[in-house]
Amino acid sequence: MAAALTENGELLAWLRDVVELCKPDDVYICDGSDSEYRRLCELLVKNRTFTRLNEELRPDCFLARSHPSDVARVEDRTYISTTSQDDAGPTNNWAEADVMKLKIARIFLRSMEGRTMYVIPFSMGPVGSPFSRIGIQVTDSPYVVVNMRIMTRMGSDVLEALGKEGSFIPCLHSVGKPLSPLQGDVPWPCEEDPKHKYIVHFPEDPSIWSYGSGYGGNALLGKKCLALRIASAIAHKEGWLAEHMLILALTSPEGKKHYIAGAFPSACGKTNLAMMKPTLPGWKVTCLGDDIAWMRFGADGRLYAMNPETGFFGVAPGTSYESNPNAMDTFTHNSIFTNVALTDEGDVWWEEMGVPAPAHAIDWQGKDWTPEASSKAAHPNSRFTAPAEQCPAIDPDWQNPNGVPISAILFGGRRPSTVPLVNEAFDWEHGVFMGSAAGSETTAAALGQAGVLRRDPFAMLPFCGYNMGDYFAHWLSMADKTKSDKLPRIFTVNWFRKDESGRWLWPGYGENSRVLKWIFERVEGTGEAVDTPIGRLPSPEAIDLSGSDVPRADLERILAVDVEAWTKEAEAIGTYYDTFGDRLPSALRDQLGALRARLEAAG
Ligand code: OXD
Ligand code: MN
Repeated sequence: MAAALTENGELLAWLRDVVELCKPDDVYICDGSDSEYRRLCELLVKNRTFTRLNEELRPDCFLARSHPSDVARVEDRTYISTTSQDDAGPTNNWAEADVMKLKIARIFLRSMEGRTMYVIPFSMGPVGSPFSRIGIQVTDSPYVVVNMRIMTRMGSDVLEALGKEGSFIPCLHSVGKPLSPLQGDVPWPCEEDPKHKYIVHFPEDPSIWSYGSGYGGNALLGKKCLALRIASAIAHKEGWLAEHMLILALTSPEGKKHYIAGAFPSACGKTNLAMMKPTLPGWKVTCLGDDIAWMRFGADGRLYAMNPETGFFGVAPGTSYESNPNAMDTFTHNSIFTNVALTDEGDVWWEEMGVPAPAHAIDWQGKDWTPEASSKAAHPNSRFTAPAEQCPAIDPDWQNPNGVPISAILFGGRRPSTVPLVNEAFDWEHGVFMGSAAGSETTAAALGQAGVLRRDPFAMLPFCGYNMGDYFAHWLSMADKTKSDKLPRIFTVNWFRKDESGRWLWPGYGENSRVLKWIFERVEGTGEAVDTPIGRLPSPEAIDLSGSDVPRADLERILAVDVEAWTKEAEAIGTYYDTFGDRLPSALRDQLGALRARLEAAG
């Protein structure tokens, strides 16, 4: 089978083992070509996984509906499996590596019977770049193959780059639904019992084993599993950073450009910010990535960021010409939609799409839907998968193998109260403290209750592949790698403040350019800031409100420091820090102590 296509001994041996274990009917090595993509899309239409959308309205686009049990990342079924529990740390589900290896092999036994096993060679980062990583995903899901083709660089040139001796990260995936010869297939095969899904990472190998889910980050293994959980553990050893961050370029009316990276938890607006259309005249945002940044120091001492992906896997509901016109113009063709609604014209629709609800549609579960229905037409975690190169705001350097130099790092989340619109760290160590203490209301991107405040350090809570205490120390250690004036400035931002009646106090979206402008000015050394107990904040005059209808009183409110609320926040951070025991770097405890002292002096 594979012998004609690769002479990589390690890969051949692994594929033989996988075939022996999973017993697929057939094996297919993906070449990554356009014709292969089209063939597989046709197969998915035939299998009823895909519905082709109206060719005139949305050419070469497809809709998939998942099984209702398989709609989001399953954090409670996601494991970091190491020899010692200390290496996974208190924020990860841990399983002892040797025990889990035996268990997971049993689970995969015969898992692909009756199915074709697809072999996907993929590169995270440009093929051949020394900073890229090659993965080989084996999957029994053609839906995964076509999504991986959009999200990664995949195909024969990756096998070529791998050569005879190159090493790769094995990523084994099965939907967990073997077929007997007399059984017909279902449109979305998966393991329907959530307790039998397993998303397992062995950072010591490294390798990934994912069983039972065909959805998003559970199944497109280049994304969260490789480029974040496994890559963060590799980056820890090798001295770089693998982060849950967007990368954007901000260009001023004078033509000066700064690159900004931003960590926000899932479904908190990274895609909207990454390709925003500024409302401030003359300012321009171009996009380099909306989810993942791999960052390392360049020879000039600056931190360079590269997006290892090639597509956007964005949350559909809420995406509109108002919130994200560039995304709307990205998925006009060649895109896949999962769990959105289907209109009678054969187009897609979702809540807050900015167009009136259709009088009738088919909802994400395949049922008739009308605007009177009490249920949503699109699942809150429904997604579009779209090629990055189709984004009108894509930055010319988005595929630069060396990345782009980062001037500012943002940490954000959904915080209805307490956390101001924007706040600059006093220095790198204070910025790391801010990142470690970040929190957000939970969203539909993961199964579980939405709308509950949880600490999500660096937006990496579900994605850090090792002990979070060591991760904090790793971030602190970046300051030793360069001169302090070369380090990016660090800011927290919060677009999500509400008043007592639940009214948004800040309009967000393109209006966030007003905040980016201040950040730009801080980096340039021209922006005004006031030292407060929690960091450096703009005075209300320092935020350019020209042409906006934001009431001045609202701006004042979201730039004020509520000492009482922050005293409680500091207490909550202290309680959270206790969960890390002696793996918490003392510098962060000292930062917390300093914050408390400043608050006390102010209160
Ligand atoms: C994503 C997520 O899909 O964070 O990017 O859930
Ligand atoms: Mn994400």
